[in-house]
Amino acid sequence: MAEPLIDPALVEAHNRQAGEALAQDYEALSRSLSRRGIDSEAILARISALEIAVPSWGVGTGGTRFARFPGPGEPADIFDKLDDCAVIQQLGRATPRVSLHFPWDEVADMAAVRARGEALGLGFDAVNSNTFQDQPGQALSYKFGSLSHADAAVRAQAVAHNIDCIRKGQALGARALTIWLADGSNFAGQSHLARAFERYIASVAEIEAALPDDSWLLLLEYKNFEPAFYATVVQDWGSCLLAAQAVGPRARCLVDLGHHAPSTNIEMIVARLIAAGKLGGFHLNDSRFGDDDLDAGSVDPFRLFLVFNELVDAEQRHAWDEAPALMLDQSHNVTDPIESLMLSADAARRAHAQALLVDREQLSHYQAQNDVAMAAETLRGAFRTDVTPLLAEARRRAGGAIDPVGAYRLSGYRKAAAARRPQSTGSGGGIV
Ligand code: LRH
Ligand code: MN
Repeated sequence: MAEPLIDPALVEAHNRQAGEALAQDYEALSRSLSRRGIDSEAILARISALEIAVPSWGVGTGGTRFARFPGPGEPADIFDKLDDCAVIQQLGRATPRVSLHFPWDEVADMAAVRARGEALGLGFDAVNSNTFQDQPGQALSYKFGSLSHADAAVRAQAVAHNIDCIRKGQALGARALTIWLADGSNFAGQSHLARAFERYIASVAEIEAALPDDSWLLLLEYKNFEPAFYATVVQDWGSCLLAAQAVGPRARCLVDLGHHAPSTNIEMIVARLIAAGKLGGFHLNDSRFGDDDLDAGSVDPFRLFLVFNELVDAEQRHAWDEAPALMLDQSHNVTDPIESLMLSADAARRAHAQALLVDREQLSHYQAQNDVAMAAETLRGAFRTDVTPLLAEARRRAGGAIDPVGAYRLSGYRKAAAARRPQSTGSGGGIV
């Protein structure tokens, strides 16, 4: 039994207060769904099974290159971060695993991290390497790249770091390594575009060869720009797909929603990566301009819905051997990270629930008839459905809070954390 950090009696009292209203709302939604031939209990079972990993780096206040304004009770180390992730899971019941980032979460005794996670009822999802910053005492700099660097010694250093991350992941019971590569150039001519990509693929192949067994995956994350502002070695889904195909079956593509030019049709990319058998996972967030790392569903919830629509459709077509991993990857600069992560996990489940309401038989019929209006309306109708009672009922039945943010604020957890944790100082730059 996981150690609850929020008093369970408080959650029960909170749920008792909100329980009657929820029961009425759930009943009403169930009736309207059954008029559409949809069994709300079946939908509830599906959304209750949808699990989203939380990023360890997301529970600290984020910042931009201009400044970071830390909030009260910032987590000081991985153990504080696990506590905060446990609160998100206790109240939201959608995020049973944490994704760690090395060396940000580096400690000597990884077994102690695993044990603490298990005591809190948390598992560990994909681990993340970091060759986009130089660490104190690091022999060779990543200023001009890492896995694609022109110097073989720098590439070897970066490969060794990634293999070290795999070893730490094994100690945690993780089964995937995410590699996001900042490598790129700021000026035309600065690097050889083809050779840099070849070097990257050769380095990733070395890392792939170090994977412990076939249950492990490499998740290759692409990004259209930043920190490089002329060319990024893995800048788009095409480059990422070419690399994953070149490296082998255990290499898959990771779609960070914020890593595309503003008007990109991301659900189309998702459909293509599924068709190629290379969709490995997501970093969910939202954005308007660049890699804004805003809360998932907070800018364009229809776009998030359209991504989940492709996933539900693919699942129904048995289009993959393994469902893609879902993780949040956000930077919480002005909100309490715990609240943002609970609301973002809810936004992901909301998009999933709405996508499950799409009448795909009817949709295929309208598509076959080129009945454009009704085909589009079939999707929009599902998106317009307020599934809030379904999401709250799923939490209540799983022992969570009907209103996670309400229960969290009632608990005084943040105030108590601020009292026992060292006050964190603000700084310029860096997302954590
Ligand atoms: C790069 C990225 C990557 C992480 C980092 C924290 O923008 O999305 O996934 O390593 O954010
Ligand atoms: Mn990411």
